[in-house]
Amino acid sequence: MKFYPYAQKTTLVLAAKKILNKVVNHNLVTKPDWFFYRNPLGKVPCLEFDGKLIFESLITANYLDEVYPSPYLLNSTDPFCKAQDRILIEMSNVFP
Ligand SMILES: N[C@@H](CCC(=O)N[C@@H](CS)C(=O)NCC(=O)O)C(=O)O
Repeated sequence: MKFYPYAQKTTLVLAAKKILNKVVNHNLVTKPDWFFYRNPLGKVPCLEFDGKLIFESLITANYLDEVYPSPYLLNSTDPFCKAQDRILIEMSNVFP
C-alpha cells in the first residue's frame, strides 16, 4: 500500500478523535468519474460527512476538530501555539 501524506492527515484526526468512519480507496492514476463529483480537484482526502463534502487536508482536519471538540481539541486556543502548530503543518507539506 502506498502512503498518501495528505489523506493520512484526515485519517489521523479521525483516529485521534475516535470517529467511526469508512475509508473508500480508489486509483489515483485513473481516477473514477464519481470522485470528481465529490472533489473537482480530484485529490484525496475528500470527506463525506452527514451528506456534506469537504476536501483539502487542513480544512477537513479543522472541520472535524470543530465538529468533534471532545475528547480534546487539536487546535490550541493560544494564538502563538496555534501559529506554531500551523508552521509544523506547513513544513510537513514541504517534506511529506
Ligand atoms: N492540498 C491538498 C493536496 C492533496 C494531495 O495532493 N493529495 C494527493 C494524495 S496524498 C493526491 O490526491 N494525489 C493525486 C493527484 O494529485 O492527482 C490537500 O492538502 O489535501
